[in-house]
Amino acid sequence: MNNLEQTLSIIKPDAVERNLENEIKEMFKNKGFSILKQKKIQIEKSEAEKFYKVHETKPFYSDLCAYLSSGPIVVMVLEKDNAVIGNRELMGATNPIDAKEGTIRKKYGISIDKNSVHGSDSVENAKIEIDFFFKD
Ligand code: IDP
Ligand code: MG
Repeated sequence: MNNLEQTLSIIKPDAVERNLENEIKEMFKNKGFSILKQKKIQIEKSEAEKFYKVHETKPFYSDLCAYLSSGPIVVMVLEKDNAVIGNRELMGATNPIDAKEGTIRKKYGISIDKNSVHGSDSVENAKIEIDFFFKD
């Protein structure tokens, strides 16, 4: 059954800095994702704090927000059937050490914090995150 979804993907500063933008986009396209919208931006720490608000009680919250705002990122709206779970599968586990062969984080992730990509974790959060970056 068709279940076309959109999800938010971010190529994080560690990957943009290493010029992996095009290689990572190729991995999405090879898996059948369409990139509907994209922009390269740098955000303020205060914006990262809003974006990652669900993690505000975690010990790594401040470092995480400092990191996401430390350099240019590429934010994208990806679309395909079951895009949310499909993107999570293609990204791989949060810690690159645990990520499976063939995933973005296995291939490019450096560490649990510099893990190269973000992806929405539910259809509901995908809508919120897409609005966060692309609401006109
Ligand atoms: P996810 O990115 O796979 O969805 P989340 O648990 O939502 O993982 O965490 C958001 C981000 O916070 C992760 O991508 C990672 O960069 C960072 N992070 C998660 N857990 C840790 C940790 O234990 N130490 C440092 N950073 C972490
Ligand atoms: Mg998450």
